[in-house]
Amino acid sequence: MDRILHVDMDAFFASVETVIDPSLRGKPLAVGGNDSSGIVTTASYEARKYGIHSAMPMFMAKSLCPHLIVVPTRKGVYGKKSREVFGYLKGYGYPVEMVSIDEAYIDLTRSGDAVAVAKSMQKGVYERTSLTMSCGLSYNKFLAKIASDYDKPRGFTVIGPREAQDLLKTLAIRDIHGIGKKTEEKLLQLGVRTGNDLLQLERSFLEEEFGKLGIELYERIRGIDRRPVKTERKRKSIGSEETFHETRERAFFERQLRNFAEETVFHMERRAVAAYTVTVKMKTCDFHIHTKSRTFSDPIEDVESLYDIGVTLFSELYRGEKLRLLGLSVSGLVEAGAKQLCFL
Ligand code: TTP
Ligand code: MG
Repeated sequence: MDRILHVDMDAFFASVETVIDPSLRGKPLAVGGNDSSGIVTTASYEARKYGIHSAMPMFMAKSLCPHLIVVPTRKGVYGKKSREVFGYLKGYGYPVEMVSIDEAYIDLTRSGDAVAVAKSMQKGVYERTSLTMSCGLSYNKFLAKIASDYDKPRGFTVIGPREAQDLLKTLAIRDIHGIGKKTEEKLLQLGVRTGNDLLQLERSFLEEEFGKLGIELYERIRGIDRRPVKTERKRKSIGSEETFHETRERAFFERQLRNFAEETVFHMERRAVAAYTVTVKMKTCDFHIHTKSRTFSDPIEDVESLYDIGVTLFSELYRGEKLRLLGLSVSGLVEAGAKQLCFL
């Protein structure tokens, strides 16, 4: 049986600020924008007791806790700490898949004693960085992620096959990773509130209603998840492409490139990576594929730069013929600096 560990740093940005300024320790602290339209990026566990959470408007956080300390989000610092933590964890030599700036899956299947290795990792991170991390250990990614969230902060939760069955039954639908707002609403309309309700639905029904996601839900709620831990080496590029009806309309190509750039940067942010190389790919009507790449000395990480480079490369490649496919991808991936997710 596989042994998959999911690690997630506790209140990451807030904890990093506390390490830098120890006078903040034990105090209700929010990291985020401090002006009238500011938003909480993350809150310390002391602040969470007041009901403060990520994505909450800062004025609301302050009204819930008038003595809240607000620290503005900074560039560079969190990425540096992240590299320290995950560099140390990678040093163990097991496959590590970064999921975001403070979160990773580690495949401990070959470790012999996964619990002992995971405990040593948790302790080692604290000793080296004074940062706390929650660990979830199970036999697949889905359950490992549930486990790390189970007892935050400083959690250490193991979910074996027997515990999994009971736990999955009582799970609230919204806590199932991969279920977004829309799917949640649809499930609630169908009267599905808990894992147990979901267990009652037939595979074919779920597939009809939700397509591929439906099959995923059917499997996950039975504790089945075959996704492997993918290290950087296994996923060397990120990008998107689309086949369309043959055209030579330039404005259309540029719109496509913008969509691709947005999508690509979204995935890069999720994995907390930046990229040295950008590639544009096109397929002509006679099915010939042409590509053009360029490598830069500073890694690319934002939509505007990626889009601009994409358009430039495309102009250099394109000779006015009709195309049936266009693609944009990045490679030469490195861990990003202070990667900012979603709303920063
Ligand atoms: P999370 O792991 O979601 O949150 P957290 O580490 O602050 O707290 P928890 O103990 O519950 O894990 O996110 C990691 C960091 O990423 C977080 O400290 C701030 C940042 N972040 C964003 O920049 N944008 C976001 O939308 C979220 C949710 C987090
Ligand atoms: Mg975290």
